[in-house]
Amino acid sequence: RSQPLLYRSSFHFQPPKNWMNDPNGPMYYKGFYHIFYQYNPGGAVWGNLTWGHAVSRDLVHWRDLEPALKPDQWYDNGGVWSGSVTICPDGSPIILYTGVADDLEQSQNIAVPEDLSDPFLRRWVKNPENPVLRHPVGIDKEDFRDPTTAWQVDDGSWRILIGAKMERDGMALLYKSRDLRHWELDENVLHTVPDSGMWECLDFFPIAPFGREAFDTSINGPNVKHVLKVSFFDDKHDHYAVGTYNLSTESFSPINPALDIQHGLHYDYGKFYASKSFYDPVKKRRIVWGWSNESDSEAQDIAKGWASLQAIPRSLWLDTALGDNLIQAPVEEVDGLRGSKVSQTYVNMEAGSVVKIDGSSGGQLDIEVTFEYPYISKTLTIEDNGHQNEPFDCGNGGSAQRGLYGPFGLLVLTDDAFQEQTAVFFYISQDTDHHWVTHFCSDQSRSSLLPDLDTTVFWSDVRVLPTENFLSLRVLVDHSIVESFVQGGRMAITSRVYPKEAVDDQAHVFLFNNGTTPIKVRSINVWQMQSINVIPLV
Ligand code: DQQ
Repeated sequence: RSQPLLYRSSFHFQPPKNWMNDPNGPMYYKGFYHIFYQYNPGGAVWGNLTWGHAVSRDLVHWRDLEPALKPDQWYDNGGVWSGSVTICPDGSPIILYTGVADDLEQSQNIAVPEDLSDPFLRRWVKNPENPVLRHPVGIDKEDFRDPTTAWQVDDGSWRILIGAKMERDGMALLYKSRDLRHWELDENVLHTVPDSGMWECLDFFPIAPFGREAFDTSINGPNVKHVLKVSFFDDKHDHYAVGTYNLSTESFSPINPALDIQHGLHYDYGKFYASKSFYDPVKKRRIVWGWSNESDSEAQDIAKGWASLQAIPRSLWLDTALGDNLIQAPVEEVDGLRGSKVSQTYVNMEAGSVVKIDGSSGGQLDIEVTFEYPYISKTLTIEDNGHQNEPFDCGNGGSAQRGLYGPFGLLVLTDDAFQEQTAVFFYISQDTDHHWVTHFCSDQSRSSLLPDLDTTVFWSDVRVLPTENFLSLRVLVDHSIVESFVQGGRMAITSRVYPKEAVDDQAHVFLFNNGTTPIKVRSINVWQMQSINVIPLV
């Protein structure tokens, strides 16, 4: 692989070249999964936004098509921005998207397929009545965007949400319609949070109280829960809350007020933004796509000729044990890319040890590892923790810290001399209230010898139940992307890295324990992953 190709992914979706950002309007139609995406046909930087389009039979192998929507009308000359697809009761899809006019006004617009018999849906026609929605009084013309998939309520009318802000208050504006074409602002906002800044790319969908089976977007009822997801412009994270949608008050209330949208939970604590989900009627599951942008510089992107990946699509379901948390897992089709495998069981990791996993070299891997949760003596004092009452901060030293219980985990994309290493690991520490808290971190600080990279350490808490005497981790490695799914998918961190030495057969996997307590590894499996080759337009 030559330098410009070194960081291209091998089993993630990316167009053949140029800039990509948000996933738009994912759906299933007549045998094909469709993904649209914010795309710049003119280069590897954000601009000229157009809806790129690709189709797949299995969510893994993709055929890239011609752009579905281009900026060619007065109301979208400044860009065809993000939006969603709704499948109408007759089975036909309708796109609702944000157009940006030359004067930067954001409005909502409709497009429908030209030929419903084409399963690729290659051509889309913009509604002559566009724009169908202009910004309401009190909302700035530049703060009104990203319509959700519509859902239908009991009386047959439809709802959508649009992200907005008023002053500094982010909000989910609620609109109603009888025909999906004429929309009226409801007097209630579905949800709002003071001082949270602009809310982008909202997503709102029902979720089953038990099990993995998902619901179509219009399902509601006494046992149904709802997930509200908001992409916070201010912190570039996808926040979510599990709650209930009350149709009579047209409002969303989180099940756990301590985990409302502005507080705790993110889909991902790394690089994963502007996500969008859809209901897959074939396998009755909800799948979410998210944009993983680059951590290199704009100049490097221009030299590469491309920027951004779509993270691996994830199945979503409720973490029943917690009730207020989601589980996310790579769609099962990804397992079909697994090739040769190496495994080890019962590895004892002495304090300060590093163990190479032989036969695990390469830049495209799927790794599963399970650790015994270390036995923690409750009589320890806070000083034993090594942090002398300081709250834990994974950014302060990353994997080079030394505590009682951690850091321990994996080094991936690591050369034999450890010049380059990406560490994904656990660290159990006592907080200032003397509670033991498990953390998971992804440390990019030593991932590359190259300059001009954003190597921020990503981390957060992991919720571990008292009955769980293990810690589990699944990591997908694909040249420049490392996606970690922790504790069965209860939390996730995606990072972007650009090793220059630790590539291909010089890239290895190691287990490490830099803590002062020995750690037991129950098992580790490492699969080589096959490449997919996105088929370009013919
Ligand atoms: N990206 C789109 C907007 C959206 C933002 C423009 C989120 O519609 O709010 O490219 O990344």
